[in-house]
Amino acid sequence: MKIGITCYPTYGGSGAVASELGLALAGRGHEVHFITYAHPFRLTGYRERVYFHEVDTTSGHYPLFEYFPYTLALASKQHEVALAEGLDVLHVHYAIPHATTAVLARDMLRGTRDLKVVTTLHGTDITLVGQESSFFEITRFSIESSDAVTAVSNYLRNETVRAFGISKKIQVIPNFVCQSDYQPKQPTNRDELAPGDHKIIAHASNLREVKRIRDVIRIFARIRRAMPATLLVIGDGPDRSEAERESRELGIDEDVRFLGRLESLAELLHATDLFLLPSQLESFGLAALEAMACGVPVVASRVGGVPEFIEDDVHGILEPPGSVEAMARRAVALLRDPKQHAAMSAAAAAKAREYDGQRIVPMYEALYREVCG
Ligand code: GMT
Repeated sequence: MKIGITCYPTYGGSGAVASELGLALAGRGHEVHFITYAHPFRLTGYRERVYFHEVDTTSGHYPLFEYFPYTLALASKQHEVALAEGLDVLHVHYAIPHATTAVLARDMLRGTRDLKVVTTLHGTDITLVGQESSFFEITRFSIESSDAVTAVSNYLRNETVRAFGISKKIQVIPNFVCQSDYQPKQPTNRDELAPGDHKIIAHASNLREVKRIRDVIRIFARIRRAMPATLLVIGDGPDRSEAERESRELGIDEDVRFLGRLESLAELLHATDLFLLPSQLESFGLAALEAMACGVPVVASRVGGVPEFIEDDVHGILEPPGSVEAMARRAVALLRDPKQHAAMSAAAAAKAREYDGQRIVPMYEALYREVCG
């Protein structure tokens, strides 16, 4: 099949899922066309059957426009690529504005080409941004107008139905990991990351408010008081400077390493003893699944879709958001108990194998076949 994919190309779970999906689909013989304003961050080098079409954001800046109409430029590009490449499906990730522009592009093609729009809901497009009054109706309309809709967890499907009163069927297709990249017990570069006697704790996100990055620092500070440890903060975002300040104020900044944005987490996860994800909300929590695939137990908030793949005390530790003390206390106990740590690590890796791309990607293929009749 010929599949167009639109996603946010910068760092973030939805872009990561969309890119990994595109690569997996190309590996399975499909032709994949990414349509967005920049090269998606996980697409590196040449890959057979993978193409990138950049939305032009440089021309069309007329003085009358105070704001450049990116959504129109995107819809035009989606229409142009669908026509030129003969796309069967346009699969968009994150409803705003991607589902809206895809529906517009599809309707512009009516009578010329039967393009089908598949929308995958990821998280704040439903739980936050989509529910703002200026976006609510257009988000609902775009979801209802898609030919098929998926959500990354049962939680997100239920929340979409509750918040938007959606009548359309929403299929849950969970996020996945590529087991060839994310595997337990790989050689590590531990020595470059932390002193030999340190436990390595990691957190990866786009460092936004919803991630509760200050809780990450506070949990780590308590672990640090109990044992030698280094925290790796992977990613960047608006709350980074606040987190840096917090670690200075708590006197642990020497053991907190802000590594910025990285293309892949696998290498660092192989060296990690514990992964922290104490978010306010996660519709899924892909970074936690990636950590588990590398055999790293996760300390996370019991929110959204997280309990759908982490059973407390089996694959990781779950506590309500904001429970810094409880998360830290249980993290320390786990790190001090090598037997329990090994058991949780093995259980986490086994659980992540249920979310292998080889098992999940065919669900998308089946959906594409279904919508295309
Ligand atoms: O909704 C967002 O915050 C953006 C999105 C992203 O691009 O990072 O994250 C969401 O999608 C991920 C991939 O499906 C999920 O793993 C994240 O849990 C989800 N984020 C939230 O729900 C906060």
